[in-house]
Amino acid sequence: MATKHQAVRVITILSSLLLSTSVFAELVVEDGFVRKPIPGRSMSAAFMTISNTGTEDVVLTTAAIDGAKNVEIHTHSHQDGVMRMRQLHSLEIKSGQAVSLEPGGLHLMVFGIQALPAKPNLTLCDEAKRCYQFPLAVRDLVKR
Ligand SMILES: [Cu+2]
Repeated sequence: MATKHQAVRVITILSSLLLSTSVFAELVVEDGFVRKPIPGRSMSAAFMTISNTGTEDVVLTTAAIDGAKNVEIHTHSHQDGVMRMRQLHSLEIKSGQAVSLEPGGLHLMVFGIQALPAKPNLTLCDEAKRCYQFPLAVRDLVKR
């Protein structure tokens, strides 16, 4: 009786592992990096391409990066010839599509950086509170 019970538990654990694997496979982050802040500053930005390889649209609502206090999703918009940053509270990535976060456009604004690990983890969470983790590279502000 006890062994039968254990077998059922193992199957349950296995199937939940399989489920979480398929959820994690929905988003792919490529060329992801966070810029080192200017010396003496604690604010910076992160850029990447996020692809949705799943069959469901994903609406990202929050982001976090290891070594930083707070991360916001930002976009740029031109207003009367001036570039302004605006916080987005959701970023939709439709099934089969990719969204680029790049200088001058969409970006992750990174606040309260103390010390960045060599490969800080980026955590993106959607409106259903499913979270996806990706390692980021760290790049110097000025490329030579
Ligand atoms: Cu910004």
